[in-house]
Amino acid sequence: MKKSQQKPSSKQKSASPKESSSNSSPSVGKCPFTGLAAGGENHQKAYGDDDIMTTQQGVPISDDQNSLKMGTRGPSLLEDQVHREKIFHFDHERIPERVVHARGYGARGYFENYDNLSDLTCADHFQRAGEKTETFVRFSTVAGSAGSPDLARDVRGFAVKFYTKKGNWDLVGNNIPVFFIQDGMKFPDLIHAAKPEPDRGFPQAQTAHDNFWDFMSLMPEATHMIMWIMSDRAIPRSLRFMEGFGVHTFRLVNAKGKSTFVKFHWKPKQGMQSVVWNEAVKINGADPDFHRRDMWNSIKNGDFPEWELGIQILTQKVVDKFPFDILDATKLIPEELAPVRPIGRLVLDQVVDNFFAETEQVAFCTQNIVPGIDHSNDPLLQSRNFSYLDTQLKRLGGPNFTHIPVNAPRCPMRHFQQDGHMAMHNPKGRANYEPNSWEGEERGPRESDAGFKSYPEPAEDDSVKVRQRSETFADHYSQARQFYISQTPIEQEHMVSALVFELSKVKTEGIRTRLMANLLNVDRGLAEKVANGLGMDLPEASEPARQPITDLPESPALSILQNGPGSFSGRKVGVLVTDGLRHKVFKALKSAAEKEGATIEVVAPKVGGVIADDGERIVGDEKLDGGPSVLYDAVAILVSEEGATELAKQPAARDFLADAFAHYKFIAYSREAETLLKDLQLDKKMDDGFIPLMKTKDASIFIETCRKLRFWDRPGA
Ligand code: HDD
Repeated sequence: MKKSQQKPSSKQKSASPKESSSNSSPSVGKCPFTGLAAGGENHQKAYGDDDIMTTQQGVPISDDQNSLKMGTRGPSLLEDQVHREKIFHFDHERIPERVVHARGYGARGYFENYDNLSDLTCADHFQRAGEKTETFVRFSTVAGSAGSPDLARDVRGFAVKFYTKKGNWDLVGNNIPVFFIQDGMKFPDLIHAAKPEPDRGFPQAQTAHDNFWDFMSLMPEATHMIMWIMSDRAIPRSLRFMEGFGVHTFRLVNAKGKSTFVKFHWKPKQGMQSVVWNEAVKINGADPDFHRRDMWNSIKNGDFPEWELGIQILTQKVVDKFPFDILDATKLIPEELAPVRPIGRLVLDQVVDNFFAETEQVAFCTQNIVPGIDHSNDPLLQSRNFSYLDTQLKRLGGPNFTHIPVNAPRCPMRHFQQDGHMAMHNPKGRANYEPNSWEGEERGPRESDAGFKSYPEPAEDDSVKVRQRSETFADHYSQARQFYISQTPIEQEHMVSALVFELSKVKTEGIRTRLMANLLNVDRGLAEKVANGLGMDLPEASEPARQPITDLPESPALSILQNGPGSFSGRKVGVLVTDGLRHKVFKALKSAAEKEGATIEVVAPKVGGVIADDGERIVGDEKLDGGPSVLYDAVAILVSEEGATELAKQPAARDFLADAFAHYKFIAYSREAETLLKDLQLDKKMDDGFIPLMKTKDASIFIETCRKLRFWDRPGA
């Protein structure tokens, strides 16, 4: 065979459609000293002519298909530097995955500041209304490895890097405002317990196992967090529809040196929404990349995810009224006690150029703060400050990870740190130490009074070295109860089911019993329901470290359902179609959805699509068994009678409807769909969640109804 026959032609190569890049802004994501874009795009171009493949040394390659051999069937030659370099590089492509938050998804965007906040902070990016600061955000799950599914029941990481003019500020938060533990010393234990059990190496990305609940049952301080992870917060419908929290109390410090304690909140513009557990399990099978795909698609479609940044200002009055310690990360400050003041918005408007270059290499560090923002003494935060810097060294291979474009500040960087692996930025000139007596260019950078100063917090008078937890951290149950009673009955039911599910996977009875003994200190009704679901007797309540406060008021802000968006914007309808569907109604549905800011996806028996009643083709977005209803917020069945009869024979179509019904979704149906509904006996279960879709005007009625997101009144679905 001739060599030319073994290579794909250039025509074949160009057959794949080129995706248009939304990353057009030239200045965004550029590292100031290398000038390279965050994705490394410019770097590639630096090799020379755009079209010619080269080695890493820039040498043009003539054949990328065949290694060098002695004769066509002969032994390979060691001198083949092109082959060697390619395989060598491939062998070293992986870096250690993050020990936690390994699975994540990043995007670029900006933060727009609303007001001059100089009364509270001298942080540069909070001084001028309307000013935009470049940001990079990475969302993540905690326990699963990089390839685990998106809809695991888990906390979601919400890490934001602000490239401010005075350096990088990282707000490394979660979608849950509290944490499992009070002192970072327990973090390795927590993570060991949550990860796959060390002898058997499973379960992956799940907390439903003995080790996790063993640890939980022995750590009463985790009880509040247990309430959150057993709630729907742990299975968000989209990363776009979840809140974010800085968790710890932080300090803002103004130019006069006055300090104010604050908590940071991210509120999603499109409101909160979660899925139900049975749906989450099925999404993980149907589309393990559900969240990242959703993020990618919405940014690509110009439907930019947006959050408002808010602060709770912890005035002395608030602190005095708060019956817990503001340094305890297992407690939140109810919004009813300290309202959240919006101070700016975050818009994610660019996908990354390259997943590895940005999402994988981005290095968040809690100690990355800027003048005007400072740490509090929260022991969890203090421990984090040590851990993050340390982990980046291991993960990114050396101390110069700030030279990677995604981590480099966008403002000038001048210091005397030098050398080390992969050093891209060394001091210029003669001086590399301070003080020095050189002048002019040779002198190098010097300190400034306007630089970062730690808030001079006085130490407590009687402080001595101790390994002790403050007594003010001792109440582990009151806020757990407050969270539970602040949920709607449906949300409470979900929590009960989640606890029953998780504990039913625990094989050791003593662990369940111990956990139930703790739950009794939260709420007897909750404990009784869980015990009933497990088929076990309730034990005696455990002895709390401090008697809980039982009359904390409900906090409606803690419920997802009480804070719905009131809009169907950003959501998706799955339209199940067959040949012969009424095209006019289909068009009306599409335009009603678009008017609302929602989208539709066509689910057809064949991906090539269907022929509508007017002879026009409607192309499918998904083939029926690739587009189950769990991927959509609501469904519509637009079919012909023949089509419905045909669909009734197909398990995927039956599941499509049965699942939509069981997951409380709104279901629009054309008259012709009744055969299918009857076949599933859904005609007898019709409720207000079913919306007839006979005429064009019905389409907008359906979309307006969908603003409630789910039909929770459906009994026993
Ligand atoms: Fe952490 C990663 C959030 C406690 C140690 N953490 C990591 C990430 C997020 C959080 C969002 C992923 C960042 C990214 O996308 O790259 N972590 C939190 C929150 C905590 C918390 C909100 C409690 C309020 N973490 C925590 C403690 C420790 C760590 C107490 C250790 C003492 N976290 C790490 C780490 C990670 C990390 C090992 C792994 C990868 C990384 O840092 O960059 O250093």
